[in-house]
Amino acid sequence: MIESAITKLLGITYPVFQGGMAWIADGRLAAAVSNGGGLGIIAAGNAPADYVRGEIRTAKELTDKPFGVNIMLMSPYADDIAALVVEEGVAVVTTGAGNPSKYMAAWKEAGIKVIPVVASTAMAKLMTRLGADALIAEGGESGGHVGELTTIVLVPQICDATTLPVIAAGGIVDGRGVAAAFVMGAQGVQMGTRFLAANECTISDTYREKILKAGDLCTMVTGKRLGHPVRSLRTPFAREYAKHEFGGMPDDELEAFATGALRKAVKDGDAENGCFLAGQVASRVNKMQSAAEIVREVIEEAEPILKGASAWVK
Ligand code: TUI
Repeated sequence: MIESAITKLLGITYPVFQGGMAWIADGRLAAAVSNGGGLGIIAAGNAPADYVRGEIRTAKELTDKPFGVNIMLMSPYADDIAALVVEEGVAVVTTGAGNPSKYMAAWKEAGIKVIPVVASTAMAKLMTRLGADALIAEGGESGGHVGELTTIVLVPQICDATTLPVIAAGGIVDGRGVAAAFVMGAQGVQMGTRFLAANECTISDTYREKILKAGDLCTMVTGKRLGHPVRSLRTPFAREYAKHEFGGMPDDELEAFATGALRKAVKDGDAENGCFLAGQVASRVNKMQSAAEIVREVIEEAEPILKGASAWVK
């Protein structure tokens, strides 16, 4: 058992969050993670409120445990989802890809636990001042939209910049990563890529196979030129995008080129035109398991490492 400020804050058994992966993290996956003792999180991504409401209702049917909703702040529906989580009495909100300041007062008033992803110490300080309950420090090893700093650089700095508990994310896939995160001062972890191999994760077979087969140099970052760097598997789509990005394709054409690519990966399994978001740890995701097994396994691996860490000190 690893108890921390995060397990106490949220009333969960294990300090393990499942990342809010757009198009992927639905009510079924979130409920499975929460039933396994972690915190499952439904991704709103770019979806409209009605879709997200449906996923929240599904999760409520499948679990009595707390679960979260991740609001991707670049979404055109962010305002709607921000109101929806209050209406539906969601226990936890995490945010990503932007600054959630304008929603904080309403969420706090509704008793929602608010846990933003912060990509800098300035943002950590602002969120602390505005009443966030905890912070997620997500390093650039992660899949999807990435910040500048790596997890090992970001986590200690965020811990020093806030009085709130910090959840480390980016590059964490097993108990060694969990232990390292706690040693750096985090009180919880978030994993995304590892849950792509959860039995309850309904991605296309192509996506799952690509993750299970991925090698160590399998991901790349594209989209820096437009200000939205995104880490994905090195596929024909990603290479083609990079070619256009450096080849001078106008911004609007580049945006249009990428539109719908995530759905093509997740739903259609389109190996040519899909954008397969994944973290650098994809190479270490090698087996299918239930979400509950994943949560328990990483904690059971971390426990002896953390206990044994004192052996270094003479
Ligand atoms: O948000 C993520 N990961 C994501 S979002 C996403 S959907 C998407 N699709 C295409 C282009 C862009 C996004 C896929 N993966 N992770 C959390 C995260 N948040 N990473 C970095 C940030 C972040 C960045 C800037 C958080 C705050 C921030 O603040 C900026 C500001 O306004 O101060």
